[in-house]
Amino acid sequence: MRTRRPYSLPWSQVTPEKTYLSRRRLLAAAGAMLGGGLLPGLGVASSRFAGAPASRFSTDEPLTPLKHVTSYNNFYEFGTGKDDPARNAHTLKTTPWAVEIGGEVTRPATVGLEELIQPAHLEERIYRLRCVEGWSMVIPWVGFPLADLLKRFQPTSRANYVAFETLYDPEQMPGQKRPVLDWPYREGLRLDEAMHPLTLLTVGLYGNELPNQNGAPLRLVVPWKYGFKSIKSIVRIRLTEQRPTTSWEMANAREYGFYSNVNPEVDHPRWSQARERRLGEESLFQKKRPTLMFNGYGEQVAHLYQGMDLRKYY
Ligand SMILES: Nc1nc2c(c(=O)[nH]1)N[C@H]1C(S)=C(S)[C@@H](COP(=O)(O)O)O[C@H]1N2
Ligand SMILES: [Mo]
Repeated sequence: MRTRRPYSLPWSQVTPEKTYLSRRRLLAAAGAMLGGGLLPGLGVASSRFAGAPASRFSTDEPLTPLKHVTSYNNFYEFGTGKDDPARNAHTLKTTPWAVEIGGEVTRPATVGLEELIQPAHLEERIYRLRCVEGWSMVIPWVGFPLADLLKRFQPTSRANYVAFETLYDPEQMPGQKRPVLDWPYREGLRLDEAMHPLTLLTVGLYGNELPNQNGAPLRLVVPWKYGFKSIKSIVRIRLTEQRPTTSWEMANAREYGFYSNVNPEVDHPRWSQARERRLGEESLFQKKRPTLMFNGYGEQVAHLYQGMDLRKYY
């Protein structure tokens, strides 16, 4: 199996010079947000995470406008319509917030969010994220590598996987009153995927705290996998010996596999994965973009799957 693939992004696209340009675009976008009145009374300087340094892992593609990022969402705990989360997620109470870290770790603990976030570790990462339904976005996230957190709690030698859970509280998350999924929402990664430097625990976007509809106060972003792996509003992280079952596998194992790597050559039974629609480009540039293997992160992650049949392990 080849490790260098023609479809992967060259490193030249993730250089610091390029992220500097991204940074400038970000500031312009923040200015536009102010102009649009989306953050009344909040200057860029007072945006909570505006100072987070740019990451060398950022893409330099144009950012998806904030209004699309916050109004076209999948967050079934607040309804299955794309505009439901923006309308309904205000009932989620994100302070105080605690995360339980347990299972195969030397130092299990329940930790308050403020203690979990180490400000010096925060970075701004501009990532593509592609939903299995065929749309994609480019978002300036703020977060820190999941690996930093896992190392803090010291996985044991028996840890092979990481299992994540979203909050379960039907009063705050009214969508959980209906059996749309087997709540709470559950996701999982292999330990090497979880430790990969691209795997980001995310607390903000566009320089500010995550809006509730995007998974406040803490979510995962795994840019080479379909969007549903990027679990929102996390309250539990468990290291496990056995592979955990995910909510989407439980709902429909034929359609959703554990790996769910972005792969234009393996179609979902209901949606082609060959092309994608970039949110915000609907009007003049309606042309769909080709979807890239591993969402364009192949150079960084293909080695994780060497020798695996990606049709079988979808
Ligand atoms: N808890 C939870 N996390 C979730 C989901 C969800 O329904 N519940 N939807 C997933 C799906 S299908 C996608 S595409 C992304 C969407 O993230 P965004 O709304 O911030 O773009 O969140 C993922 N994380
Ligand atoms: Mo999705």
